[in-house]
Amino acid sequence: MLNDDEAKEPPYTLPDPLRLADGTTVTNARRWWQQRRPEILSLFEQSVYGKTPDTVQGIRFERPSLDQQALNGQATRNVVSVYFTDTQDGPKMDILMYLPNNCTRPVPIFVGLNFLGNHAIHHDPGIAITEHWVPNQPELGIVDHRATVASRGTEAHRWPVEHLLARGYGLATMYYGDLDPDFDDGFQNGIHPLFYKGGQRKPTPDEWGAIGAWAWGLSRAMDYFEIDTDIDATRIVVMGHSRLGKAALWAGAQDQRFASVISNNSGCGGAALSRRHVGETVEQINTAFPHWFNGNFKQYNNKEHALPIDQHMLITLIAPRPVYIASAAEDLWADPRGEFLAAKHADAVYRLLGTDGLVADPMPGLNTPILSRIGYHIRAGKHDVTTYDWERFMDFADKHLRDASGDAQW
Ligand code: GTR
Repeated sequence: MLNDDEAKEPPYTLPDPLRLADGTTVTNARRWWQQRRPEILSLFEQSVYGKTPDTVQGIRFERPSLDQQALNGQATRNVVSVYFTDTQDGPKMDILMYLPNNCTRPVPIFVGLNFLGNHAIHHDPGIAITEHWVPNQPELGIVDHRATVASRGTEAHRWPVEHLLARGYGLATMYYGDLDPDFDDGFQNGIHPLFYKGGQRKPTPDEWGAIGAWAWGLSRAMDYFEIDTDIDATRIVVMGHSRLGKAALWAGAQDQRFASVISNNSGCGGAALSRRHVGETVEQINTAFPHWFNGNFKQYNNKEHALPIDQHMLITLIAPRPVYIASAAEDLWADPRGEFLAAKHADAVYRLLGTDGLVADPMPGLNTPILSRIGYHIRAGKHDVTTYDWERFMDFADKHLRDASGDAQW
């Protein structure tokens, strides 16, 4: 049952991001980087998302298609396949990229995972239809877990590609099912088995779940961006919606190569504080999606107060890089106020590191974006990613990545 009643929210005390496990207060940046940040990262690995294995050997990139005149000449469409083993039939992830044609390269890009396959993000007939398992949705052209031509463009409303190109950004996206199909199969498919050690059959309770695998895929895309001279690898913004917003935050927390992180309606296990017990709870998420987090996270069902972290500390792992948290007013399941408060409680770490934090108190009203180093908005409407959201994400990136770069050409 959804608790959307603030009055029923239990009193809680958040762990202090600036207090070490031994009780010492962190008062300078050196202590943050050397002691507290690694401590918080390891607590998230241990108790929430699980530890990500060291990168697998044998990864390689192949470029199966390139069209320099895509979308009526507005973009270069490029697909790169990332093979995770040295065999051609092993698991692989396809990165679909659109780069704007009428601007100087290298370009900054947004990267995000998608829910239904790359072919669903745009009607462009040049995008190959995913051959991987997709959740059944006959009304969207997905039957027997296979996507058909009818599913082309069915998520296009969430990916305003032409807007991004017009504002000088490229877009890279991958289907999250290329990394781990989103159902609980005991971690037999997807990439987890590639990392099992002698006789292992599933991750140990402190090892990664599906969110960890999705975040890992974002970092493998980052590996590719670093070698593509058309892409500015110092200006990559990782963005995700909902469960993929959780993955974007976890990717940005672990991998400091991402210049900026955007969470859209990520809710429980994403940007929302767990201790508030408003909207989705830890027990509800662990029950509905036992494969998302690690085994240890189940110990905190109905015991959020015992967690050694809360989600504001996930945001502190991104500091001092610009991070944007977006909520939607009708998305009570994701607890918009809990998302705002997590952003607010990350503020002290940003300030310790010498930037502003979230310059908003109290919580802003509807459609009033805050573009400080921790950015935030709550827009009217439902759980979704809209063009309004994307325009704000680009405003935020313009401010923090373009102005900071001094690149007048943009
Ligand atoms: C819901 C889940 C949320 C959110 C959402 C989504 O069912 O409870 O945490 O992740 O799915 O990903 O759309």
